[in-house]
Amino acid sequence: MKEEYGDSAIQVLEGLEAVRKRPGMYIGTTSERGLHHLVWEVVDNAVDEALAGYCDDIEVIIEKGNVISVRDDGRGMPTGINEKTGKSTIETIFTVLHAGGKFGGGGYKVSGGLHGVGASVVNALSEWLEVRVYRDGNVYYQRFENGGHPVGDLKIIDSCDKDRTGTTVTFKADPEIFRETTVYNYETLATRLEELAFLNKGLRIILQDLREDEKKDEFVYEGGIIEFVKKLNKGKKAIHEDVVYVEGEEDGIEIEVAFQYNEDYTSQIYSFTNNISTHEGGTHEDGVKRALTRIINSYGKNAKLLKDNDDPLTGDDVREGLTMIVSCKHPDPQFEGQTKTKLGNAEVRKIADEVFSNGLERFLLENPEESKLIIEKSTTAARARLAAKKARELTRRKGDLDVTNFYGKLSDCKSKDPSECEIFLVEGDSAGGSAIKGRNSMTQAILPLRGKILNVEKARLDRALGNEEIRTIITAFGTGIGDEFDLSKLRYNKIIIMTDADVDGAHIRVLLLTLFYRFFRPIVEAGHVYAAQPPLFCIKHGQTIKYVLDEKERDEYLATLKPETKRDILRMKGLGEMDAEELNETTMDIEKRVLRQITVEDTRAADEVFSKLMGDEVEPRRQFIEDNAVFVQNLDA
Ligand code: 28F
Repeated sequence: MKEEYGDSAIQVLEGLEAVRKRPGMYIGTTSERGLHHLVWEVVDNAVDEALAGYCDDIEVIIEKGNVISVRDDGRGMPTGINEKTGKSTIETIFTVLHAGGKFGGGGYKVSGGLHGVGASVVNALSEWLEVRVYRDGNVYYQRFENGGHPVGDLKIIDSCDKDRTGTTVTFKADPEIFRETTVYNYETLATRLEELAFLNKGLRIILQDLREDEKKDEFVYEGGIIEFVKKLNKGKKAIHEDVVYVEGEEDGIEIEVAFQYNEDYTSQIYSFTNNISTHEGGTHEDGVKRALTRIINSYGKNAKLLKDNDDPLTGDDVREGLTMIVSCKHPDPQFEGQTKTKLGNAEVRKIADEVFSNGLERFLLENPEESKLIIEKSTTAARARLAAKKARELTRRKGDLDVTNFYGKLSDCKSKDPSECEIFLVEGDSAGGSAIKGRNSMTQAILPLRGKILNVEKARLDRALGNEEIRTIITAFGTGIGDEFDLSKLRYNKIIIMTDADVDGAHIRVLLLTLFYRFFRPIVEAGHVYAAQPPLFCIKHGQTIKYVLDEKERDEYLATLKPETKRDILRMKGLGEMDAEELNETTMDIEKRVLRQITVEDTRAADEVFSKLMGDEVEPRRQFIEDNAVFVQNLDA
């Protein structure tokens, strides 16, 4: 017995040590993302208790000092003693890796990939952690410190209502591990907790922030993923009234699908397995998509809405304007892909296909008007796709010369090695002219943008291709567009947006970011897109002209001048106010300039702003302008 206890104690120490030595192995990173992963581990255990049918309420509290407390009203963790180790089951679950219920059989556990590493990992990475279990009229308690070491055994510290049951886990992430930050982001927590409420209909999840400005949100959705689709379609025009809901189960594998078409040209399809967001898709999503394309085509033909000799509608055609949630519950999910967020179980594809095609067929047959609208939308999409194919011919490079001659706009660089080349998208001809003069012609290409870029927010690809500025950009990039897009053909390592620091410049920048978000997202994701930072101020004193980036640099520079030095400080409005030399010196020269790398988040936010400002719905626009009017400082008169 003794040596056995010894062994398990060593196993415990080695386990916790292993986690602290290489936390990334267990939670991905120790950045802000990894910090929030601790919360997901604990919350997942509470949600598992809900999936098992014993928990209706989960509460997550961010306490002062960024301590997290998660409470559920499930059965309460077992409070017995593990006869093998002589330790409480609770101590075993929190100190032995993978000792939780995760790796037991039965039920749909959140597991696989980074998920389901269990409570012991959270404990190992916490400065301290406390467990309180409410059951049998007692409050059981155990505390762990310094990376998971128990301080004392599980003990009863209080009594409680005899019919109260549940588990509360409170912990403080270890700043020794999470050196970047131990501050939780309320929105990050709220977004994922809301998602969990959508995915588990009827489960109520409360989030509370007790740090500086107190905040509280409550998420409960009796309609589950139907309400998820409604939220995603808010502010968009739906083309059929009700969200369509299909569910089914085969061999213990549950498939749930909710969808609604809107008038947009993009599709928003999100899939989940056991509440894990399968960003990379997988067999559940593939099965549903395959069924959608097949059934829309067969129904369209039978209802004489599609001509027999027409090409069949493609997957892209039938998914245009589609908002859809696919949720799969699987007893033994296999996660694959780069970030372990792709469902790999082969048997799911057929089950998802069968469940969804039965449900979709029934919906289409029972709702002929809606079906007609959906088919019409898909056929319009097909026509636009074919038109785009033709228009795209215009953007194909027939050899380097024609881009310059044919458009006469792109002043290309001499080097043909993409890794050293960069292209400046410059607002206006005057700045374009200065940029061409001031550039390093070996590695810097200049594309002056004369007109306003088309607002592609509400445009299909064929319409975007109808805009000459956009065609020029596509040709200059060399990647092609739409389903021909090939990132490896990108001709520049950096794409630099260079616009005036005024409202027009900001408008052109948002138009470009929306174009990139809609049609060139992989280029943004690969980090090729930047915004130039032209100087905001020009300080003249004596013979000296000094350009500075922003208020901060301005004040720092002014502080270096003798107080009596005479100086008017100019607020730069346009790139055109600088000659070629100055433009190069301040904004283009790779030794001196400051570039801001554009992230997908930037473009998504731009797109969201765009949808609100340029979309059809008035309410979101009014709300946005009202919310943001306070930030407007120097609106041009
Ligand atoms: C705030 C986080 O962790 N809740 C939990 C339970 C309930 C049971 C359980 C958990 C060990 C190996 C079974 C109770 N009664 N919230 C939580 N609630 N774990 S974690 O059992 C884990 C055992 O497998 C539980 C009967 N069966 C299970």
